[in-house]
Amino acid sequence: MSFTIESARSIFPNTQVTDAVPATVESFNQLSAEDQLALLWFTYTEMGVTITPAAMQAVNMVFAEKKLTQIKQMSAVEQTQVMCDLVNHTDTPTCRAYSSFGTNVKLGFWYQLSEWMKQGIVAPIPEGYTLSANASDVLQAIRQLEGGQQLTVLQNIVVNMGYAATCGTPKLKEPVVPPKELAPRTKVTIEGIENSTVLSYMENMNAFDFPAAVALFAEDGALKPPFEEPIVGKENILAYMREDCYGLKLMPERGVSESVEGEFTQIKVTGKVYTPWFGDSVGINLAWRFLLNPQSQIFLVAIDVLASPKELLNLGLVR
Ligand code: 45D
Repeated sequence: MSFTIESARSIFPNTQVTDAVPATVESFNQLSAEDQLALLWFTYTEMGVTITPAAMQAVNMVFAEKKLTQIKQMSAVEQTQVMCDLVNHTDTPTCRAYSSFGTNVKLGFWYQLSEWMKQGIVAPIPEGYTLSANASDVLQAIRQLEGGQQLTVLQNIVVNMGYAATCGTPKLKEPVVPPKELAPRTKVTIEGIENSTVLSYMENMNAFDFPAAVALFAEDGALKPPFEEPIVGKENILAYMREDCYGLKLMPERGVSESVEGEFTQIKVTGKVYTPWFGDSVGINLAWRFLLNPQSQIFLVAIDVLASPKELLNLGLVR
């Protein structure tokens, strides 16, 4: 028997992935647009951690700038309308443009708006806005999540705003930008793991050397980000990494490796990832589940947000 991407997804089936994140996002989506915006604003401002402004330098905001300038010049009522349209997934030019942005551009877009809201340039959430009872419940649920899961909820919600026709808005190709500087290389050690493909993956990702990271994949290999479908093929993986992975800090801690059928190897690693948006203040607890082919190339790496910190220690193989 040989693996398919689909069958590879179920290696290490006892990994406890968070369901609090999709559940929270789901109940959030039931709220009115006004409630959604206000609740997000409260979450964002009371989270106790702030965005590192330097993170914006890693984001190519070229495409979003035109829309941002337009919004800046609108009346307060129009600005509020644009923000409501974004959460309502309305079919407008701005919502379509927004949907074509990559994750970090979307986050950067809202970061810019949040700064302008603080400065009084963009319409703020009305002072004394009272959340509906349902929205208060969702806010309470978000407060109870651990920090990394709160960030993941915010990121998920921001990524899904805007209007995408059912067949999906094609992603804009990033304009050619000079390659970003490589970070200094650091050696990674993972308790229990000697495998050089896995170690190189972590080292190259941390150095932002994405071509080298992609070279570790099989031709038809895939990368599955949390809450997304697998990205298949080297070219697609490289485009994804250039857009979404710059500035990430991977801190794998421990792992387990074993041979499986057809001379494949499965390796599970747990640890943390730090996003450039919040620097070292919030770590997200993760598992990387690798399936390596007989040539030791990555056939699939699936990345998942763990249900709780105690999952960092769960490497057990249950079959
Ligand atoms: O007015 O090995 C609101 C991969 C609305 C790659 C707003 C990975 C109201 C391979 C929106 C609130 C990437 C998969 C304003 C590893 C309002 C790999 C503004 C994993 C103004 C490890 C809100 C990486 C704002 C992971 C500005 C899991 C919100 C990375 C900003 C996870 C929110 C990164 C931000 C996460 C959230 C980043 C900046 C979860 C960032 C979250």
